[in-house]
Amino acid sequence: LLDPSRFVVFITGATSGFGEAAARRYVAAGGKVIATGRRKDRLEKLQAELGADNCYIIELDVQDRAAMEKAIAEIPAPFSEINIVLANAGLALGLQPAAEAVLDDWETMISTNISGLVYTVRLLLPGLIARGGGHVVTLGSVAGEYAYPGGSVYGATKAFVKQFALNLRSDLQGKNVRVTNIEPGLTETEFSLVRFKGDEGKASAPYSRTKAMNADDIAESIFWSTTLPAHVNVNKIELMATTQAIGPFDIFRE
Ligand code: NDP
Ligand code: 8X3
Repeated sequence: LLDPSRFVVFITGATSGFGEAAARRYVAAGGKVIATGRRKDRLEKLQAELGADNCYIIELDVQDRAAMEKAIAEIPAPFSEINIVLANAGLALGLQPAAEAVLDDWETMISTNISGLVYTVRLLLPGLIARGGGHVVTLGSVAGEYAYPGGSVYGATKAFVKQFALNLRSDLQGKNVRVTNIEPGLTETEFSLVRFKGDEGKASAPYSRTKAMNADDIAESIFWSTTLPAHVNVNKIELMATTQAIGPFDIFRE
């Protein structure tokens, strides 16, 4: 297994959910993290918890390419020796049928889940290669594998993540950079609160009277995939709560 105390992990979306749980997991194993996200107060709290020697924070919107370029260029040593990129920042907005969906929501999902992802990977990949190798972990979703009503653009952005991760593997042949796409199903984080724009009633409904996965479950899978011996690449991990299954095809009848 690889030695986690040598890990320097750049995380997008470390203010909540999977990204925050992963930051804790890597630091608990002796690694260092660069925790990024838009909510500065959350980043400062995380840094106070994990310690400034282990956690460098950057207030960053992944949709802002120029800010990403500047922030990444300014990361000080030893945090600049990044060997794992956790491209996790993302969101769903709305669950309306396509003809009723809000176009601004679609644009935000595309600019965050697709543009933000490709900026992150493209800006950090040359450094990984130059330092002799590393690992890119992306956050796809079961929504990128299966369709569901109202999934429209969110699911399509996650299908992009899946194919981007596979294509990265092709381009990275011989470069010693691994790529893993994590594809979770129902997991209780702030994801639903964001999807339903702060409506706590709607946000809690998906998790009611069932047992969803939690952020630590996903962080553990992320962590595991990066600790495997260097000659092993996990292409993808699809996870569902035991309580979640795939439904039948939906047939309309007169
Ligand atoms: P959370 O809402 O709990 O966390 C999302 C994180 O993304 C936050 O830290 C948020 O930080 C960050 N983020 C969102 N937009 C931006 C932005 N423009 N710039 C920088 N950071 C941003 O959700 P999860 O932890 O559940 O989601 C993490 C990833 O996992 C997402 O890509 C999501 O699509 C995916 N996923 C989630 C599943 C679930 O059921 N929970 C299942 C499958 C996949 P901030 O707002 O501070 O910027
Ligand atoms: C999040 C899981 O099923 O809400 O990607 O789309 S789902």
